[in-house]
Amino acid sequence: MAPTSTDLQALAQQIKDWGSELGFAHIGISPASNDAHAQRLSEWLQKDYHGEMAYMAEREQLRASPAELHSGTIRVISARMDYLPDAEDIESILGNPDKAYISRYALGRDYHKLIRKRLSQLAEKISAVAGGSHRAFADSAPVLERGFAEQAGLGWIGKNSMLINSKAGSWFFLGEIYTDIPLPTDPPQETGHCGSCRACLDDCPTGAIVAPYQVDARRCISYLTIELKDSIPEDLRPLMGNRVFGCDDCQLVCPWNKFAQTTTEPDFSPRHQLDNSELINLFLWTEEEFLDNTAGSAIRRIGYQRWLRNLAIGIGNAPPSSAAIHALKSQYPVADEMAREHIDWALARQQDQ
Ligand code: B12
Ligand code: SF4
Repeated sequence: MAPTSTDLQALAQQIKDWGSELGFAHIGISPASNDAHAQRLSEWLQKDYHGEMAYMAEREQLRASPAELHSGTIRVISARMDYLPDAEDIESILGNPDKAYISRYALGRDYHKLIRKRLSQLAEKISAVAGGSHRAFADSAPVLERGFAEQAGLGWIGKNSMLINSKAGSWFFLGEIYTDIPLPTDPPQETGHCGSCRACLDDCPTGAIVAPYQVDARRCISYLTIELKDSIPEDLRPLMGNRVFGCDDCQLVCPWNKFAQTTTEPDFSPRHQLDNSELINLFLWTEEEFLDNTAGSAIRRIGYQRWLRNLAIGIGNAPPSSAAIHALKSQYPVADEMAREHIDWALARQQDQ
């Protein structure tokens, strides 16, 4: 017998309660189509803002078409998990050019697996009581995550392109379950709460927010330090300061983040003092130390050479010191051609100042 709308209402509430037990701060449900966001994605791709992230262009159609990715999908269950850890004060690290700034999301355990596992547990609970076909994602497949989350009432997209929640800011991850159960949907939150504020546009170190709601990834420090495999354009290097893995500036200056909540997830706590380390100390890690210290972390996927590349830029932007020059020279033998070019750049900056 087909479920009644009362059954489906009760199931939607049950899913939200289970979500909360599994550590999610907000669960919302939306229809499985989103033409407005698909159109914006298409414009973004046409402008080449995705740079070398070929996967963004290759599977464009799938991103906004859940049923093509998982047959039968008619609803998207979007979930939010807060990640802001209890860590060293951000301003004190960003303001100290000898320290390495690592974005808050990457200080602890990699979120992809953790969130997908929890969402799979949620999907199993749904299956057990209501059957159906479900699939869980957390930045693990072509899914227009912010667009669906906005549609499910988890927040609204700000000028920095982050999904912002009026009660919780933007320091959170998103994940989804695609389902074929016709659950009742949640109303979207009102959008447009940025008003005349343009703090993120003005404060982005590299001018990557080229217009409200539009990030040219090719200039974004997150892309440069994490996604880009090769040499980082020279003109952008001085602007990166000490940001060596990701960047949080457009969230830091966002007034809505005064409402941000710290995470309750112990796995997102900083490991190996990554929230308060000297650039030089991290740069001097051997490859073995890099692999040991980043096991289970999102940092590991950039590999040792890109780690050296990013840290070399940070050191090139730091005040001159013999310790910096010594460190740069001592890692030269283990650096590949691409990382060496950044070490040369950093040495020239250190010796010129
Ligand atoms: C590619 C990608 C990146 C790229 C490109 C960023 C970008 N803005 O697109 C790079 C590597 C630069 C990046 C950086 C970061 N990312 Co990222 N990224 C993604 C990914 C894989 C796809 C995003 C995407 O679809 N981009 C395409 C463009 C078109 O989408 P968009 O920028 O979101 O644009 C939307 C709006 O701006 C809006 N829009 C566009 N034009 C207009 C015009 C008007 C008038 C309006 C109203 C709206 C509007 O529509 C667009 C489509 O929905 C998602 C995961 C996923 N599968 O969705 C994570 C994701 C978006 N990233 C995330 C995070 C945490 C980050 C960083 C904070 C990491 C860091 N600290 O370094 C930074 C933030 C930089 C920023 N300001 O976006 C989170 C965001 C959570 C949240 N609260 O929003 C996600 C959802 C991953 C996750 N599962 O949690 N990221
Ligand atoms: S993450 Fe940093 S570089 Fe990227 S858009 Fe935000 S402020 Fe600019």
